[in-house]
Amino acid sequence: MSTLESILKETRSFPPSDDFRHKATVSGMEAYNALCEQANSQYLSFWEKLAREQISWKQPFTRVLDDSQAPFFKWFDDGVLNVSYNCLDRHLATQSDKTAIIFEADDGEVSRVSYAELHRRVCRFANGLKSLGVKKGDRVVVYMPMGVEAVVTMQACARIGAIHSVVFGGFSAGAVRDRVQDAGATVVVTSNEGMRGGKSVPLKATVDEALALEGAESVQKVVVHQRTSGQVAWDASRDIWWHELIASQPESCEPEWMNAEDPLFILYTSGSTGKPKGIQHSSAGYLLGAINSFRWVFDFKPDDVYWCTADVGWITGHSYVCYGPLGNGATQVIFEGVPTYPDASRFWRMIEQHKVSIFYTAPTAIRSLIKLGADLPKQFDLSSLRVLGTVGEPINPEAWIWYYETVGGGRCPIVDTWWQTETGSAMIAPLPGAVPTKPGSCTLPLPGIMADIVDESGAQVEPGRGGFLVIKKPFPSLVRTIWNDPERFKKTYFPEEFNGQYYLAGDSANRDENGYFWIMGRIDDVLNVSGHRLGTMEIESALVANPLVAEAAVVGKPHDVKGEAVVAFVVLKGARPVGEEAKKVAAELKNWVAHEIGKIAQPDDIRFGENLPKTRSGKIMRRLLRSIAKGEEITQDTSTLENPQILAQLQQPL
Ligand code: 7RM
Repeated sequence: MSTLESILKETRSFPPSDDFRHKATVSGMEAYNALCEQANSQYLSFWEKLAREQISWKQPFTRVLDDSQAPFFKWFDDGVLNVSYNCLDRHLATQSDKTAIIFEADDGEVSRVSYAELHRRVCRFANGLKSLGVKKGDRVVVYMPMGVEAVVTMQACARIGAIHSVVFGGFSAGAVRDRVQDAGATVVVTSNEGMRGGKSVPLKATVDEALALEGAESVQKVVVHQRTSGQVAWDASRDIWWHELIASQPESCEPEWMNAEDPLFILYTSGSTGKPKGIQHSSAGYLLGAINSFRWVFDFKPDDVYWCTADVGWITGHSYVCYGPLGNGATQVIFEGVPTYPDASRFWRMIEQHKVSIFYTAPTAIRSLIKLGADLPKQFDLSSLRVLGTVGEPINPEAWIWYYETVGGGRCPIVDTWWQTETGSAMIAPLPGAVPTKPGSCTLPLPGIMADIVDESGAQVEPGRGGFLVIKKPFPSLVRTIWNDPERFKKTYFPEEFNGQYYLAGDSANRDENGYFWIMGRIDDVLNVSGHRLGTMEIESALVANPLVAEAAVVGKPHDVKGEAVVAFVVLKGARPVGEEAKKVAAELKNWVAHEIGKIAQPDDIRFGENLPKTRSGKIMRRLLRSIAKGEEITQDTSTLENPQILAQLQQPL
């Protein structure tokens, strides 16, 4: 791939206020630069110091990094620790009564769990799992709604050294079976039902269906938490109620002391091709990434009330619900429901009610809430907020400004955090008391993260030119391997093209003259229009800047003159246009893109839908859009699609 062309221009810059900077843990650019300088000059002692300060070790490590089996790196590998001890026990002496979790159920009911209570619940459930024969190294699949029990289950696994594999509660039976089978799980933990947006989700029934499929024979026990009064089918030889399992279990449980490199969990993530990859994370390195980035990126302070809206089924819910906040002894909100129920002010009402000070959500949620009520936040007292965060995709500058002004009152730094399931923790994000933000940029790497942009020969590209986003040195929270597939791990993430030296993230990006990173899209989303390589996200950003447009996704289709032509799938803020109206709006949008970024990026074809095809985590399924753009039959798997009915709309030419 020759270098990409960057066409996005955004020059606004927002430094932290003096007040914010003065109070921040990393205060001002000099402090940020000093940390980067330490990491650059003394890479291993930089990480060593953090690992000694932030993790409570049963037995301290003597080796920092073992790279003799590269790219299978080992960090702190003769150290001994327990992750759940670090998230719970070590806080008990000083803050056992502090609230760990403020749980708000779908129906609005609120309950609070202190650190002492969470510790008891984790211990009892850990003992329950042990009584079922679960031991160190066994795999436990977790298929639960957002709630205290999901966190208890993950922490209980960590406590006894079992490897959890959380499967998002929106996935189908087939997806559950695939993950059970690949991991060879012996136990599944689920709930009878979940509750989302006033409707029940049949989790146990889906587990039953999954385990009846071929390949799921490894499962011996299914633990069922009773979340609702809904009835479920029961196999008495296999199923056991959570409350019965823990009924006679003691409230303490000696942690299983683990080696730093023992796997903590597997989390499956889809690649561009093939079956999902079981991303395997370590105990100590992963925990350090989660704890330290939480402290830096959110400028966490002990009296903060933190809320991350991500589900525990995704990496964000692992690092920034389960491990980072608890590892830091934070108070956090956990929400069972959806942002639009009972209405689109749910988030704003909850921020007011719980006095949330750090709020972390996804651009897709922000855009949908703008669409459903851009003025709604003004009806609530959001003055408790001090830091806002985003994750999962680039945020377009219009949504950024709205988030900044309308939600944050122009007072709160926005931390746009770029990272991946594979990186385990945030990699590129502003430290909010130091790095000035720019709308749409994830800004600068965290100290110790050697991110860069290179061309296909591995050479650094000049500012403004796009290329491959790589991380040039291993870091503690990086994926260790793909479960059962070390070869795929090597090929995918440490390819020969870069002599196996760089971690290849699979995203394209460019840096501006200040070194700020601008993510352009996944590598396989890159278009080549008449020899110009364009990141799809830049065109999408231009479309979304049009006042009529709520959301847009852009893909390429083969074109015999230009190589590739741009096809845009657009959701308007108003009703989906049809007939002459659709043609008129399409013409207007084509002109708009030509005007905003140049004729080269102008879509040949525009399709309108009421929504875009998305996975349940809100990621646009571009492979489906590529098929539609080419006019192909859809033969791909659509089982992870949230809203299959909109495909028909998008297939209709104007
Ligand atoms: C945390 C998470 C990873 C992919 C990644 C990017 C995209 C994530 C941002 C982003 C632009 C961001 N893990 N991505 N964060 N793109 N700006 N701040 O989402 O494994 O599910 O996805 O998501 O393409 O490679 S993930």
